[in-house]
Amino acid sequence: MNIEAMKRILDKIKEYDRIIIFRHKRPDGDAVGSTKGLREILRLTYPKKEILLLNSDYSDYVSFLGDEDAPVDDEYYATALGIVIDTATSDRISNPKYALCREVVRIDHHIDNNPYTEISWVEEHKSSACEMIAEFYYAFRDELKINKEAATYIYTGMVTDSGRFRFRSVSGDTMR
Ligand SMILES: [Mn+2]
Repeated sequence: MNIEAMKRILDKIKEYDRIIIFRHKRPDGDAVGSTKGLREILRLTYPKKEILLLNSDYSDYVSFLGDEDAPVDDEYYATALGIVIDTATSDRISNPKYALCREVVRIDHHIDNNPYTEISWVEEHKSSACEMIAEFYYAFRDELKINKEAATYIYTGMVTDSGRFRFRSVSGDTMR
């Protein structure tokens, strides 16, 4: 748990009316689950903010999790906060237009060799980015809202990235 980094990211989320969420190319259950899970939590909590998930590719085998958002004009990015999840290096980001965002923050469980954002919350021992989104929700559960849809997205990534809770990175916290 890195409550300071989490708080900085929550403060940035509060500061912006427009938030765009990104993930890595050729997404897996964790990339799609964490980004859609966070989008749902933020839409429920802040109905007046615009929260979009804008990526350039998709993977058929995670299509059961539903569609992402339709492309927008480039100007749209300029006033947005970008949140990149589950992506270790900037060249792995699915949508290169992330760079047009006014500010970009990163949430990830991959080793931070080459930080590409000023604000980041990286915990490489976590079994999934979805576990981090769940932890983010729990840390601020007095302010944030969640529903079954968001929980289902988050659970999908926790199951798939942890090899059904078998990998070493799984802890008691993962289960809780
Ligand atoms: Mn992952």
